[in-house]
Amino acid sequence: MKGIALFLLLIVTSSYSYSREDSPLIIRMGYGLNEQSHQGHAVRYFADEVAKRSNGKMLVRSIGDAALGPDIQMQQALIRGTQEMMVGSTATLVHISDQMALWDTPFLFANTAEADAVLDGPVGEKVLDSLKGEGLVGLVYWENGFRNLTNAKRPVRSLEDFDGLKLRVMQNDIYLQSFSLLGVDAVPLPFSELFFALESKAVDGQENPFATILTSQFFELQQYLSITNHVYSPWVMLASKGWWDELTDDQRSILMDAAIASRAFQRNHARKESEKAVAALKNKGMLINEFPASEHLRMQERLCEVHALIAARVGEIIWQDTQSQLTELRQPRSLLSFMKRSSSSNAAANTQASGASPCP
Ligand code: TK8
Repeated sequence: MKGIALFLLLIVTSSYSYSREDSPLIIRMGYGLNEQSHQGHAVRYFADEVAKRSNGKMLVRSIGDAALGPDIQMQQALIRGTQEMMVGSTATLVHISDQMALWDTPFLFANTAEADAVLDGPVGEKVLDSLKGEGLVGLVYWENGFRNLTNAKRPVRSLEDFDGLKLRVMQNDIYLQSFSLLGVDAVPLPFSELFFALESKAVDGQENPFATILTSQFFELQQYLSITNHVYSPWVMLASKGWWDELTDDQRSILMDAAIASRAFQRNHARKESEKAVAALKNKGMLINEFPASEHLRMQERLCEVHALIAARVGEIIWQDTQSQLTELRQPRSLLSFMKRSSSSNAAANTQASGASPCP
């Protein structure tokens, strides 16, 4: 009897250790947009890269549509260690890191080449590092894109046209404040509630990049699209710090290399989708209007107060480093050489009215 029990125990323990060694490491990666979005495509690209680079030993499960919860809920799951990875807006991270507020600066970047240079340079790195003490690892930035305004009430062509509109904003106090300064009744909501808020007319409008307006079907509920380009919004790829620290060096470098590869793929893909989206939205019946340069300037002047607040929040060093890098990039020769180096950048498709800030 004892012999049989020992025999069974041996079978059980050996098959246990066998399956543990051979079963792949499963990585749940959540995101908020649907699977057809460029966010969905890029997460699947990342998953393929990780599978290839680890010979199938690491498997990323792509879980879109906020099925693991909206951004803030996923961040908490990463911090607790009950979810491994996510990609989401930097704007929903300001309650965790003050430095993240840098990316909420209205009209900070004049084009995507500037965004790439600052996000992938020392300033972007410093902002990512600020998450480490908070239980999160920031791997790389992806592109959400320049944000544009849609609404169901009227075309917005001037600063005055914002007045009294009820707009959903991201859960971020700087967005709340910026839009309030423009006369908007701003309502913070998670992205996963946005379609229903528009459908039930709880809000008149929202702001997001062209490709999201298309893939999230907002054109069904919003007739007017104003090309405001009021802020460049990055996404950031995050990992749970507790989980990350337990990985082997090899596993960490596989993930980091795949993240860098996915960044190039994602930005390129997002920019192509963004260019196509404008025509597609027109075809769907949206009335699209430009926002005149003179109104851009008035909007920027109105928001200078927000610049000062962000500078204080992120700290003088990060703020000044950002401004000096931008000044440097705006020297004609320097930007040209950066754009030549960065093959994925397409500044022309996303150029704003002006790169220079009117704020003191
Ligand atoms: C998707 C969001 C979205 C963002 C927003 O989860 O909330 O408006 O632009 O992309 O991160």
